[in-house]
Amino acid sequence: MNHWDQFLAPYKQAVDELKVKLKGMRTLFEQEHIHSPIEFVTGRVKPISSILDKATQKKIPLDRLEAEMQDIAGLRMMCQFVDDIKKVVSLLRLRNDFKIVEERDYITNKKSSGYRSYHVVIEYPVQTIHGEKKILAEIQIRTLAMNFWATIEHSLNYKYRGQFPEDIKMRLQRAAEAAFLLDEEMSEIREEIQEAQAFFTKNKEKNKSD
Ligand code: 0O2
Repeated sequence: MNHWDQFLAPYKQAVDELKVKLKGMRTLFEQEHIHSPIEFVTGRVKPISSILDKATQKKIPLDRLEAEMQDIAGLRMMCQFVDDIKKVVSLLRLRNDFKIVEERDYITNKKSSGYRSYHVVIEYPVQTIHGEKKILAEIQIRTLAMNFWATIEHSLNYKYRGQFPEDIKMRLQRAAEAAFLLDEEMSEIREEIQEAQAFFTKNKEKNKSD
């Protein structure tokens, strides 16, 4: 096993376990026929090249990665509505299988890029063959619209390496506002949407049992 494999192993284990746990929360809502504030969950271990880039950019010495890079293990929880984000955060605060060490609200305080999301940094205990190891992981909670914007902006970032031409920067900021407006509009008709979704789920279940 090389040094990186060894270093990343607990992060990989944490992402695998947390994906099961956070997806499991959605299943519990479904079983009780309650609207789930969680639409879907993804997770990844940061690629080595991104770890190295971020370490250089933030001047983090490699022997301080464990303590200072909070998103080597990253989870994303997508929600249909902005209000669902608060619910998800409350659910995370109730759990006793990890400890929340930091919260960053980039929804109330959006970033200058236009980025919106709620970040929760947790300390997660991984059980290894050498005993327990606590690692940091970042859970990003955002709406589908915020996720759409962030995904597009992130891929453009690869092309421009953070140095967007002025017109693209402006368009991205306008697109971020449009995504937020979409979230606000959807919140206004939230009840209508949920009634339709409940009707659809009931019909699907009825068709299955026929
Ligand atoms: P990747 O590829 O997603 O892993 P910062 O000081 O803002 O650079 P910090 O202090 O590490 O970041 O933490 P923060 O603010 O919680 O942001 C870390 C992650 O949030 C980023 O990880 C992105 O996933 C996401 N993020 C933050 N700002 C933006 C943004 O303007 N656009 C998009 N698309 N995502 C953002 P990485 O390491 O950048 O990348």
